[in-house]
Amino acid sequence: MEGAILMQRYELGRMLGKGTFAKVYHGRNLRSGQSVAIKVVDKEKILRVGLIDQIKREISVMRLVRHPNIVQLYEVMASKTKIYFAMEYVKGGELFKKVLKGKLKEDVARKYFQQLIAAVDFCHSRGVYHRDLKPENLLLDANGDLKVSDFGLSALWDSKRNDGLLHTTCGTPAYVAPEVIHKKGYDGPKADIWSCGVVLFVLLAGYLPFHDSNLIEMYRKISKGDFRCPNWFPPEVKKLLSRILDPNPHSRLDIAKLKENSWFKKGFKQIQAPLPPRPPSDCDNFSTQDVQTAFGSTNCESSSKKIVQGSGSPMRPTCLNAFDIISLSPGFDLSGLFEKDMNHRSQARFTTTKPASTIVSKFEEIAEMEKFKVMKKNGTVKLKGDKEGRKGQLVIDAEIFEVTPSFFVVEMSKTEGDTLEYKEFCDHDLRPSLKDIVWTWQGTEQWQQK
Ligand code: ISQ
Repeated sequence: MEGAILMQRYELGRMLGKGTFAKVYHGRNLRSGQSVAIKVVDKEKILRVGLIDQIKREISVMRLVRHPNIVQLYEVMASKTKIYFAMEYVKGGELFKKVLKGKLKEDVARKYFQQLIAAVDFCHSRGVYHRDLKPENLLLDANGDLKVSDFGLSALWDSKRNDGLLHTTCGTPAYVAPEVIHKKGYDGPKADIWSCGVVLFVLLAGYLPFHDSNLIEMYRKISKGDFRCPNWFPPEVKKLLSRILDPNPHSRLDIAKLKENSWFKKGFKQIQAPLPPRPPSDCDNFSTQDVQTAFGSTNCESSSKKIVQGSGSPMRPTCLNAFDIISLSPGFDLSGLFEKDMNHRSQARFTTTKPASTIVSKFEEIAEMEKFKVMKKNGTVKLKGDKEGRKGQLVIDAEIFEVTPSFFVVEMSKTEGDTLEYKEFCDHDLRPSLKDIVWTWQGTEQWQQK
């Protein structure tokens, strides 16, 4: 692989890590020279184990998630047999390599734990759960800040590696909550906080809280929450860990309560590190032909539920990146959701954590204020202007997609009327009025740049 050129965009370098489904390489963006990490996943293997739906959903969320303590997913590309994830490159290596050299000082361990919780909390608020927090997912950047990798892509990994004292997850559930081991229906947030508790213990102790050479005995210890803190642990930490490593998920501490804990709070800043850089937007050297060649068929169903079923328009992206490619791939479809060329199609898109009913009410409120009629014609929320514009009345369609139960994407496009009037309406009326519910907004800035 070393020296190989990927999609005329990245040069592949040395291998950074390896799992059953995926390998991660260092990569260099040929245009910008920026370092990236490229995860290469075998498409066949994913199809075989039936992970597609979960991965499609997770990718769609990860594309939109930006947090200083989460490895950013820049783009996804695909060939006939492989999927390539271009991600933020994190230079400092695995956090646990540091622990292998010796346990960490209390303040240092607290800082990493706070950054881990900040990342986990952020994703939970968007309905994304890691489910597989473990040493190899915790990286350190050049400034010594923690970055969680594979948030939302955890299904791609398994833990078949055994290269050191703390990588004893090889076939063992060292970081996994008891209810996950017992395959009971489990609560994502509570399972993740258990794993964070195990991480905190390891950072401070230099060894695992639940460990036994006999796997059955290890399961028993986890199920009973049977662990002992070394006597050098500060009493507040001992108390905190007993509340996190509680085998009963119902009584286990949740993140809201953890954030009130005085040991945890010391020096805690919500945003602890600068946001990762945005990837260069240079996706214009892809063509529809590349995608057709890679995948052949374009016929498939979207994994994201369209809340308000509309007639929609066939997707024909002109600027293709992985999401388009996946959209056009038989097994990996996100059609209608991402990466349409919003300049040419007069589209804008926003994400929100508010439910569909709130989104619709908001449109109704705006319509009343701005003298638009609201119609739910053909299952699409339509806003029709009262005034005659340069090219007749303005008609805007809004389609709402549920990506996860608490994460929605709303796509708006002009179906009738003058484009300039539409863009002005979007910028001056729609966007400011939606600001209470919008989490991220895409579209109108690009119009301004043109
Ligand atoms: C980013 N940088 C270095 C290594 C990585 C391993 C897995 C995922 C992302 C990464």
